[in-house]
Amino acid sequence: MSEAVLDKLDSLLDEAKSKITKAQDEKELEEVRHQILGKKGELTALLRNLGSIPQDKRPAVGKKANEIKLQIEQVLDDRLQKLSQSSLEIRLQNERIDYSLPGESLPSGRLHPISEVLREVKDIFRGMGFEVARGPEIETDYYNFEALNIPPDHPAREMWDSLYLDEKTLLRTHTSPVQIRVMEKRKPPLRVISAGKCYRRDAVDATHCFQFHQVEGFMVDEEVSFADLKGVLSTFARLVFGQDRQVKFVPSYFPFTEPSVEVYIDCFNCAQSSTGKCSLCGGEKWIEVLGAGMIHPFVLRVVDYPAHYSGFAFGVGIERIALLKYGINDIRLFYENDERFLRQF
Ligand code: FA5
Repeated sequence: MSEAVLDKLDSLLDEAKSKITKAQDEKELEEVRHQILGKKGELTALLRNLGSIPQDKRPAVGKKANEIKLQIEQVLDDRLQKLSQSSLEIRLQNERIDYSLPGESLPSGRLHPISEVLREVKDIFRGMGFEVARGPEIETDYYNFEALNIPPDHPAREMWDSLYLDEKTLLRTHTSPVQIRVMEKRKPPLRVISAGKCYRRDAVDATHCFQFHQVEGFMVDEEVSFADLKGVLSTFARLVFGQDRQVKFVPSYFPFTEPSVEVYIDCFNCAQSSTGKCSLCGGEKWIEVLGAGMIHPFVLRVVDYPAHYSGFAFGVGIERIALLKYGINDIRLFYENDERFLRQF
């Protein structure tokens, strides 16, 4: 009887070894463990029958059964270790990150083209030694007009269709009031620019908005001449538009400068117009980008500057610069917030 049990234990060990080796993953191995060592497992059943073996043989059979159990457990543990090692390797292989794949780029915002041009224009003037000042968008009639030699009822007020908040305050129509605000506080020599929004009751068309940006600039010192004005503004035009664009200075009128000029850049759109009348410049072939001139003695007197000082000033329209720089034929495109348009810059 005990011989038969001992044989069975041996063959159980062989079978167990072969089943364990065949198990392909941790789940299958667990099933094998259950089949042999579980509550209803084959070895458990054999051990349960030890009672039927004659008492004198029982210790030898019991010892053998325990050895076999330990061996099976050992083989199970070894196999488990192997399987989990290889499943880790498989996972590492499958889940490997390929660093050479192009990444997913997150959508990122960018500067509005008008902000880009504003920055570029400011940088150019900074490069020529101008410092940057700021002024309010809500302005008094005094700074926007009177101190600039435009008294109430002066016909020149018609040059600026204004948006008044009350009798004495308005949304500034240009950045020129900043000239007065800076000169009131400081003495020459001065080389200052100021950038910001302006507002006018202008009819909106391809080159006009009711809200737009200007960069004002002025220089005051002894012996500043019209040649300085031309030199600074020609350099500016060349740096923004390159050597190939044509620049023209045309005599003009502003109450706060004398003499005054307007600066025009040749229209890029005319060549593309099939009707003969360009929709951008109205057939003029030139687009006005800025007004300028030698600061009027009236203005220098308003800020109490001694008579031996002279200076020039200019006001650049940033949207117009952007139109010409990027070859865009309608200013309204900048403010429609159409991402397909804005993303191109
Ligand atoms: C002025 O505003 C003067 N303050 C400029 C100046 C400053 C002259 C210092 C002399 C000395 P003007 O109204 O021409 O000038 O406007 C200047 C520029 O602003 C124009 O050349 C144009 O580029 C731009 N601009 C004027 N009106 C509009 C508008 N409605 N929409 C877009 N840009 C405009």
